[in-house]
Amino acid sequence: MKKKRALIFGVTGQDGAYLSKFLLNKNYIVFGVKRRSSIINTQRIDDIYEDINYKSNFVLLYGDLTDASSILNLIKKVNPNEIYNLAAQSHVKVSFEVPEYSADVNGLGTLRILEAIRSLNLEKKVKFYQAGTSEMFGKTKSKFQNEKTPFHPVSPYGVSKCFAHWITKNYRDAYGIYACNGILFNHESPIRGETFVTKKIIQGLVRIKQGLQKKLFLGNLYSKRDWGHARDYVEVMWKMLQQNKPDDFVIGTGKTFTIKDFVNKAAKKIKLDIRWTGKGIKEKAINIENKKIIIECRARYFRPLEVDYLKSNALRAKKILKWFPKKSLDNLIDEMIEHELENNND
Ligand code: NAP
Ligand code: F7E
Repeated sequence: MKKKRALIFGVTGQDGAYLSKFLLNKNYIVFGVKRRSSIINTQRIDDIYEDINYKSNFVLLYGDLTDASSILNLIKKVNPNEIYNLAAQSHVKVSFEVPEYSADVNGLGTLRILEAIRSLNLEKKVKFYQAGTSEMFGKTKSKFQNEKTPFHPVSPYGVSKCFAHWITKNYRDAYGIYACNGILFNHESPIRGETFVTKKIIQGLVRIKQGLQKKLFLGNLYSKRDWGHARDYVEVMWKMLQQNKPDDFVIGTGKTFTIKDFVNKAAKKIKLDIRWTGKGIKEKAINIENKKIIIECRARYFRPLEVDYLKSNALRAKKILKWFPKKSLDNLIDEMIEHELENNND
């Protein structure tokens, strides 16, 4: 049987790396799009590239979501069965600093892919996955969020992803493209970017325990997030593209924890005995063993507007896609700590 061809925008990111491996193991030929960078940025996929079992099935190509011609040429050249748009300026805080760029990549970038599909008359040939986000719910009043919960984004990132969501739905309805929006809640892993809070906490606490770092500086400790494992979440991206008809799905664990809960869980596992003291920006954590302050809050890590509370209801995905998250938050933290310990012992 002829192998399916998948084109992944954002292949060098966390999800791009997990999805590539997942699809290669399903016998796909994977074409990954990386953008030009001044230093090598393929660390997350180097093991795939070097793996002799994958080699001829894993192809890296240059492209950029801000460049419509590169997108068109790539799709023409690859002639994919499935396109996964995982590329984004994905940092919420940074989106307040580069709002126009975030809108260009995340919003217009998605439109550029859809337009390329249309210009090449591939509407009935190619399936499209759009990486949507719980950040679109923003200042939500709902106790849990599902496909019916209204969007109320509160960052340039969230707003740009709402545009991408609606334009994907628009091209599905107007032109009959098999296009799906995944509305994914936070998902993390050992290869999570270092400026996202879970990775920053694990990396910081492990290094403090090992005497390699003195303090960890954080922002808002009281926002609540629904954290899952990226490996579980890439599987469901693929599942969405294997149905009889395209649809949008909320994906999450249904459990929510504060940043402080995450710190407490991680510290306990790393065997750092901590005590919290102070309030607001002055809140800090002290290492009980040596009485040293190891966590402090800094204003620079707070956002102009915050998404305070996220908790998913992924019942539809469970029912229709038969998707269930396999990893708990404790499993996730254990894996992230193990990875950090291995890394620091190299
Ligand atoms: P990530 O690690 O930040 O990866 C983003 C990818 O997009 C990287 O490969 C990056 O390339 C690429 N990229 C950025 N700007 C680009 C441009 N102009 N042209 C082409 N590629 C570009 O993000 P992730 O955590 O894997 O998330 C994947 C997608 O899901 C993103 O769209 C994100 O917004 C969305 N999402 C993530 C989560 C989550 O919790 N992880 C939840 C919901 C939705 P470089 O490596 O060169 O920077
Ligand atoms: O922040 C708080 C911060 O940056 C989580 C992206 O993948 O998930 C991610 O967006 C929370 C926020 O993720 C620090 O204020 C405290 O309340 O890890 P984060 P995010 O903003 O939820 C969604 C679903 C996406 O789609 C995004 O692409 O943690 N927080 N102190 C901090 N956050 C950071 N980054 N750094 C801190 O020092």
